Amino acid sequence: MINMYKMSRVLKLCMLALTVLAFGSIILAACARPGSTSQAPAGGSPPAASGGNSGNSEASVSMNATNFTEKSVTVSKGSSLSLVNSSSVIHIISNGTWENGTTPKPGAEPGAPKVSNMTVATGQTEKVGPFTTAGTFQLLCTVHPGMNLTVIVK
Ligand SMILES: [Cu+2]
Repeated sequence: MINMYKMSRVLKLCMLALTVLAFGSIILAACARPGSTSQAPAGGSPPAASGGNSGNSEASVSMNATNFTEKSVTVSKGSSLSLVNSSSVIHIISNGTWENGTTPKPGAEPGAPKVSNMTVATGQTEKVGPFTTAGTFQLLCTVHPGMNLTVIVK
């Protein structure tokens, strides 16, 4: 009888400890979140964060590990386009497009700013342009099949 009583006390203590641990980690996780979203400030410059290019004439497009985060972007004539590599993978950008997502078709349209194997390293931003001619221009990443960007210049 005494042993049973002791056992149940030990069990209860264990349960209590587990509960405290569980709640503790939930609270920790909840607290850690707001901080972890703002890892960027370490570098110093807080550029157009999420709301991006509202009002600004300079357009920008982000790149994840395998693609541009947008299929197309509109750039005002005479301005440049920022390519933001927010992934941990290098991208190498050139004029051209992946046909059918599998075959790279290099080449710059008339009036396109020349882009030839422009490396955008991890966490870096590189500018393409200025785009001085109105029209539609294609950029591709030579590393990632299907990684195309259409630039519309107005
Ligand atoms: Cu790429």
